[in-house]
Amino acid sequence: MHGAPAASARGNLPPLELHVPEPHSRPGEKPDYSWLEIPEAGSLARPDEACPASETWAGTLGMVRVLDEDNRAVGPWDPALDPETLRRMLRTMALTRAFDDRMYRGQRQGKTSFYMKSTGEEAISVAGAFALAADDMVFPSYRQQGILIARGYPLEEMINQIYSNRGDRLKGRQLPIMYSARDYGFFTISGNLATQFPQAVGWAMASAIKGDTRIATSFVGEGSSAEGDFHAAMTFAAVYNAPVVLNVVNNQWAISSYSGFAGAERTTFAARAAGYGVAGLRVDGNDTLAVYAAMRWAANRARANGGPTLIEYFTYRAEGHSTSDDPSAYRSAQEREEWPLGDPIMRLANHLIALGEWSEEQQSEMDREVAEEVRTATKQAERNGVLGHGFHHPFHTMFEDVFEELPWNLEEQAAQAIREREIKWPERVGQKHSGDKPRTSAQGSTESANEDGRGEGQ
Ligand SMILES: Cc1ncc(C[n+]2csc(CCOP(=O)(O)OP(=O)(O)O)c2C)c(N)n1
Ligand SMILES: [Mg+2]
Repeated sequence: MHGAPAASARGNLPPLELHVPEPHSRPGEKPDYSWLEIPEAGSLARPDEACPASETWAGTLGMVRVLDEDNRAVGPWDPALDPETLRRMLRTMALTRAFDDRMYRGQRQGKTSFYMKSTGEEAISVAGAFALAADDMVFPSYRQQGILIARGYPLEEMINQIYSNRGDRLKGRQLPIMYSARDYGFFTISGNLATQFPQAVGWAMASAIKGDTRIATSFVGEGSSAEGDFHAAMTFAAVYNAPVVLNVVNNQWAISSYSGFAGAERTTFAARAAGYGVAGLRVDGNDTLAVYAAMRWAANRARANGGPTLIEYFTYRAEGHSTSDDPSAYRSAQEREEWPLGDPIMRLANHLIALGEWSEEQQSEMDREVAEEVRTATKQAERNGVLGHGFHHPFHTMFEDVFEELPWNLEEQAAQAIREREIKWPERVGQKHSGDKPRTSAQGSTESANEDGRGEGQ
């Protein structure tokens, strides 16, 4: 018989140990960024878009960076965009931030139950959207609101969804911010992390099977890259050379759990590309030009049947995970201020100023304008109600639209739920519910709508 030697035969070997990752700093401590190596802007070579995947692998330990210390665009990755495009990107990023700020306040005022900001990560979604074709299919996570905004989706529709009001196209069935916009190539956001990765690969494979020219792209957080779905997606993408760009947004944190728990201490997220045999890029996620250049490189490659690319965007989640989170409980408050890659909006603005194409006055004016744009959209959406005003979709719609014909068990559940509501709120029985029609700008103010609209209630 053979097998493992008896314990006694192993002599005095040290006991086995596990390593449990610890973040670089905790609340009250001074952040330590000594571990972070930031390559010079312009120092990384730009391989040909049609190169063998293996030619990209050395770069996955480096970083695509274009904007240098003096706010100039340097090196082979400079996408050489015209100032007008740069200003449009800047404005879209500022609009995204203004939208986040207002919706965050709305949550604190009780107008919605939940919100998630993308502060500090605006370049990734906005420059990414600018680099894609308008009809490329996006499978986002919950932090790519910038893509919807860049694609011109109406802010008012986004707010209707966030308020779960009667204008909400999703009829209040999704958690606030989990948008779905088929006509904007924006796949339904799912709360189940990383499911969008294999879905994007499947969509991309279908696009190729149909002989289409559209590619797919998907985004996950670095924490979510520890999910099995990430690896299934990578395998399928590699095996079938699917026309897809797979993005990992490495913002250092997954709620309170730091990136080390997803493997960041061992190698970069981009370096995983080599293990699957696909192209990989690692990008300064706070450098709008670098993000644009990398996404364009990968999109061109995919569209030319060059296959998938895994892109890691190195960035920092400047705010809490969501309105349900308090980051001061688990990370140093100074981390944000001292983050060495700066703020994406300021970096692009400073670049435009350095080019002589922008000024601080124009920046302030733009900030005022985007805040006003968000304010107007918010007021419009509020005519359709906010959380708790009762202007939501009729209760019974909860059971509709999944099956062509409601199965008997759901029919029973619906009847029971409606009966329970009648017992709980007898005064509302027979009242006209408020969810019939969204209000248009021509109809009354929020105040008058509140009075006559209260029907099914909460
Ligand atoms: C399968 C699954 N596991 C856990 C959660 C709970 N959860 C929601 S967000 C989140 C953190 C995700 O972090 P990351 O992927 O880094 O994305 P980020 O929030 O930083 O953008 C967790 C654990 C979930 N929604 N789904
Ligand atoms: Mg994260």
